[in-house]
Amino acid sequence: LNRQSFPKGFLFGTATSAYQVEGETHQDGRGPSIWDAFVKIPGKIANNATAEITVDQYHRYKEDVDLMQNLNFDAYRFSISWSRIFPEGTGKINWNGVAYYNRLIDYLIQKGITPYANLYHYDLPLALEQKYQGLLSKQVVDDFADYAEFCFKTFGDRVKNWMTFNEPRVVAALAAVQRYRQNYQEKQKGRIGILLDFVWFEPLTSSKADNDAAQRARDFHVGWFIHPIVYGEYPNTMQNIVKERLPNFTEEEVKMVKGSIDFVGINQYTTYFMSDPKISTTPKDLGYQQDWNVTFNFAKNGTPIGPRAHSEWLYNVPWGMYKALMYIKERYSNPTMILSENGMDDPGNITLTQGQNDTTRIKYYRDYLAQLKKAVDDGANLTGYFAWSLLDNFEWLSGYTSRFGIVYVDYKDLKRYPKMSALWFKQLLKRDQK
Ligand code: GCO
Repeated sequence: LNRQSFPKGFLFGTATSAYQVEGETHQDGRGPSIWDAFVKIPGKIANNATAEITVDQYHRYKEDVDLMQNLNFDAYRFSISWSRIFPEGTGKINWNGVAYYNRLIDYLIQKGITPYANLYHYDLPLALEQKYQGLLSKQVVDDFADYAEFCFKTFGDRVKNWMTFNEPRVVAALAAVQRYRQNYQEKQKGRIGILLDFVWFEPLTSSKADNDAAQRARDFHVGWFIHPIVYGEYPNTMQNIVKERLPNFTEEEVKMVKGSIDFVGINQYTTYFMSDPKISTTPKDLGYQQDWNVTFNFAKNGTPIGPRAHSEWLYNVPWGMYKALMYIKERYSNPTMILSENGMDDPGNITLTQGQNDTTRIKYYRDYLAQLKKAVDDGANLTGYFAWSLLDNFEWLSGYTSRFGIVYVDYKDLKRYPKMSALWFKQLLKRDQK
């Protein structure tokens, strides 16, 4: 497997998100996000860690971009922190924040790395949460579209690949798409898409009941978002179960939603076996049973679905990658896709020596990329792949106890050390090999 195993022009990158890597959450004019408030609640985050510094990409972006270049990557998927640009979510602009993203984008381009910018990665401005309950309110649609439009206008001369966000507010995401299409796309010649988190759901047994359970899970998990985009309505299974609690699209919304993206970003990490709750004997409640009416299984007849990573939700199941991509290809008429996140946190990788010696991660990437290639060879319309993540970073509830990076970060002095997996990618991505 090497770069040449993939179609010409296929892009390889790494992915991060603003809150997880930037640091400098209180200075330089940035307003607080909902995560700044959340991490302060004692007991929420492992070791009560915060992201005030995390890996300090805000100051060390040059070093990080140099790393990407050195490891032969072509692209970088980062996110823009809404409250760094609009400290109150709307209105007053923080020009320091704007200058930061200009520096980052310019440096990426200078080093030959294509920027993929995501507008929202969980870090909603706290002010909007306080003002109208944030994403629960329709008011967020306009504020998000204004923020998005500001980003298109300011960075779109250099950023040609935009992602909105991976939250249930499809309409909010697509209001931003509309602005892009109307006002910027033609001029700036870019494209815009959304990000879907896609766990592959495999039926536990070949019974009809388990097959139906797996299909319900897929519909609730990704169909919820992509079905309206391709077909202008929610999947049938959802309509039947959620009934009147499912909002109806107005005719205007259907028009706006249908066909409204240039590409789909797919975050694919893992796979579970699904079964009908009435039949399964090994129930695992992940909190979805109510509507989905399914049972999650991490094992079949006592055999785990794959080797487990550090995170308890993450099993190494490469074949699920292939099935997930072929599913989107077949059910949703093969849209342009990018694999926007894939990666793992290996268990017991705390010290530098352990961290650097990440042979389990290499195996994970090698096996998943082989399945990705198989999907591409079988016609899936994929144009790029992003490893999560460039660096160890703030892993939400797990704080710094979970390390997803291909580059190790020593949190005492923030020094970066490429792991074996980084060197593996460097070799894989060499440009001159036959
Ligand atoms: C996402 C994720 C990332 C995580 C990664 C590893 O949905 O994009 O939350 O931010 O860090 O998936 O868990």
